[in-house]
Amino acid sequence: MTAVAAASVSRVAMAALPEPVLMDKPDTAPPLHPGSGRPYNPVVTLNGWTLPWRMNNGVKEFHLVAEPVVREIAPGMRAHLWGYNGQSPGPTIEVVEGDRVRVFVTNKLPEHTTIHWHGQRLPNGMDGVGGLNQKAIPVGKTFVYEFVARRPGTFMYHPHADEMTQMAMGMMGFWVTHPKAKHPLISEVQRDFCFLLNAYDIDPGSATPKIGTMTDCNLWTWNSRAFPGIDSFNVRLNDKVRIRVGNLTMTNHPIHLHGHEFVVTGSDGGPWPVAARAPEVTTDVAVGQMRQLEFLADEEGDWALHCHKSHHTMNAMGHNVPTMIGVDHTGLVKKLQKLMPDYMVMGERGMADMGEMEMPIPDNTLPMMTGTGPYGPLEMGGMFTTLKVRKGQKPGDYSDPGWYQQPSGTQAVEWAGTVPTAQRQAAPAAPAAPVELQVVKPNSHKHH
Ligand SMILES: [Cu+2]
Repeated sequence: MTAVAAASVSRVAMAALPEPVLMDKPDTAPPLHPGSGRPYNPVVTLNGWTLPWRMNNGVKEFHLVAEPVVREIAPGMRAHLWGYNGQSPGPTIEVVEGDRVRVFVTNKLPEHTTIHWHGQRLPNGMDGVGGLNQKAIPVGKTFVYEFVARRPGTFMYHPHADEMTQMAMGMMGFWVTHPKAKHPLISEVQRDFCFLLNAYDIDPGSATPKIGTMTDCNLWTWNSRAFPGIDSFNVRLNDKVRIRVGNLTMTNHPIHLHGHEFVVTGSDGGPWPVAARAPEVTTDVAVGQMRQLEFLADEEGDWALHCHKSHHTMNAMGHNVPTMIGVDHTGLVKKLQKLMPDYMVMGERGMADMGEMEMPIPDNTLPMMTGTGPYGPLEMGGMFTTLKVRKGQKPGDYSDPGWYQQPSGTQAVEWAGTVPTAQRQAAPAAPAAPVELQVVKPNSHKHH
C-alpha cells in the first residue's frame, strides 16, 4: 500500500502542479463555497482566507508556498514574517471527511522546512517531522504530501523543522475537515469561524520578530492581527455560532466571551461527548491545543471577545514600566523638563491616559492601548475584538454592521441625584483578654 502510494505520488509530482494562489490582503475573506468535490458548509477565517483547490481524478489538490511575507498587523504596522501564499498565517485548508488530499509544498524560504499536519490520522511518512518522518524540504524544492482526511474536525498545520524560528516568524495555518454526513456530535451552525492564536516580539520601530523570545512577546495576535486590526465577528440574532481556536504561542490564553455562555464542543482530538461539555464564559486554550466554542447568539449588541490575560490585550508594551499610581509629581515636572524638555508624567492616576495620549512613537509601531469605540477609547490592543449580534444581519452576510445603538434606558448613565457620604462600619470591639497561644515545639525529629 505504502509503496504504491509513494509511486503514485512521485508520478503526480512529475506532472503539472496546481498553480499556487496568493493573497495580498489581510481582510476576512467571504466563505469559499465548494465548487467541486463533496458539499459542505464552509468556515470563515478571521482576517484570513481558504485556499482554492483543484480536483484531479478524485483527489483534492492544494499548493502551499512557504515564503517570506509582509503582514499588516493592524493599520499603521507591517511586519516582515514568514508564511504561506502571501500571508501569515497561511490559508485555511477545508476538506471533507474521507477526501483523498494531496498538498504540494514549495519552499521559498531561505532555509529548509516541512509541514506537520497537527491532529490528523495519516501514514507515518506524511506526518512532517523533519529528520524523523522525512528529509526536510530543501530551499527551492517542492515536496508532496498525500493522505485521506480520516476524521472530521478542527486541525492546524505548521513546520516541524527549525520550529522555534519558523513559528516565531508566523508559519502556521488552519485545517478544517467537515463531516461527510450528519454527525451526532457535530452540530450544524449558521456561522463557523476559525483563527489561530499567535504572538510576536517586534521591537518598536522595527519589522522583523525576535525569534528567541518565548513568552515575553509584545504583540499578541489572532491570525497575525492585533486590535484594532482584528475584524469583528458579525452574526445574525439567534444564529448558532461556532468559533474554532488553535494556540501556537508558547503560553496559554483564556478566551473570554461577553454576554453569552458557550460550550466547548470539541478539540483537535475530535468532537467531545455531550456529557463532557459544560457552559462557560471563558475557556483556556493551552499551548498546542485547539478548542471549538459554540453558542446561540441571542443577545443583540457589541460584545467583547478577548484573551483574559490583560497584558495580552495591549500592543508593544514596555516591560519595565514602574507603577506610578499615587506618586505626586507636583512641581517635579517643571524641574525635570529643564533637564529633559520631553519629560512627561505617566501613570500617576493609572494607565487610562495612555488610550488618548498622542505620544510620539517610532514609525511602524502600534500604540500600547488603542482602538476607539462609539463612546471613546477602548484602551485595548492585542487579542481583542467584538462579537456583533444584529437582528438585521442577513443570512450569510459577514459585513460589519457598525456600532450598536443601545435602546434608550438600557445603558449605564451618570447618576443625577445626590451621593451619600460613606459611613465607616463600626470597628469590632477589642477582645476582653489577650489570646494566649500555646506553642508545642518538637524536641526531636523522630516524628518527621
Ligand atoms: Cu492571551
